[in-house]
Amino acid sequence: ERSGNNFNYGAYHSLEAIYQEMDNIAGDFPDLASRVKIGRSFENRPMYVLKFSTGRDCQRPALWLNAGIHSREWISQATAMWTARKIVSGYGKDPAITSILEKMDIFLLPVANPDGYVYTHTQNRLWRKTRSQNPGSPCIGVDPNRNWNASFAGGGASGDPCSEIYHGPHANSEVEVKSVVDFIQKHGNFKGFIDLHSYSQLLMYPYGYTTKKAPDADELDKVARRAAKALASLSGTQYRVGSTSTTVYPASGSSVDWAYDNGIKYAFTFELRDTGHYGFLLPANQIIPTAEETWLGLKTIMEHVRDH
Ligand code: ING
Ligand code: ZN
Repeated sequence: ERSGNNFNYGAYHSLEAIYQEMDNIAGDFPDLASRVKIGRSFENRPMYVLKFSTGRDCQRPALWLNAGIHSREWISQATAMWTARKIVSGYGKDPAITSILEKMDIFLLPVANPDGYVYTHTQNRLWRKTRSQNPGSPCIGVDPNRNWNASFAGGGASGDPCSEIYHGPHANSEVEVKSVVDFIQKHGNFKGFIDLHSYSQLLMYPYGYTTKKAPDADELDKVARRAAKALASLSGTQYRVGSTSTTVYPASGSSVDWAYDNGIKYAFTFELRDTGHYGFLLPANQIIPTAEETWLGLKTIMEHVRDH
């Protein structure tokens, strides 16, 4: 491992520091991890994913781990980075990580909304949306978790550009969303999609756009309950489990509903710590405890994807 690595996983970081650490991880573990540019943001920042793969020859089934789609949910980006380090440290040592990576590739996008993330550091800590311009409106940004092509502009989204849940002018209008959609479709072999948000301590599966039961709801509910139990086993953090629409609120155009409707059966949303005491402003001393318990939930889901 390279010396002089001083990225503190128990602190929140700038976009620049996160991108540098992604490069360091790829440089330290060249046979396991690579940093892949999947596009650029509205304000022209690169979008980077870490690809974890031990498959030399073939296009393996894959899992997409998405974080930071809402910029103010800082525990999401931080948990993603800790998870990246956990994966590279565990491969070849931890039997679960090793066996998962013998069967499938993991693509981790720690900052799905880079412009928003920079804005939360420089202007407004509670910014949620992208930073795209809305022609004819003084208001900026689209909710990137209402912009996917899954019952787009349906219930639980707004047509008002000034709303926090503005769905945008059309599906995939946000280049940050379109870049992920294009990458996943071109790849063609994703089996899982997990989106990390905060806060509320929930583990949810489709649908958000309807209260109807998804065809695989029984299986997804079982997996999610096992994952929540594993998560709680570390220090007792309790998660509620259910479909998005029946657990939080109806919401159309979400990433996980798009994934599910496009054949990616194992589609889950985590709402990480806490339940509202600190809310989006979760103190940095909770990053590592959150990431460690979340890993137990993620691992449970990944093992299920591996075996199905
Ligand atoms: N919550 C999610 C949101 O986008 C959600 C809830 C999850 C909606 C999955 C749709 C699908 O509103 C937060 N905190 O952003
Ligand atoms: Zn969110």
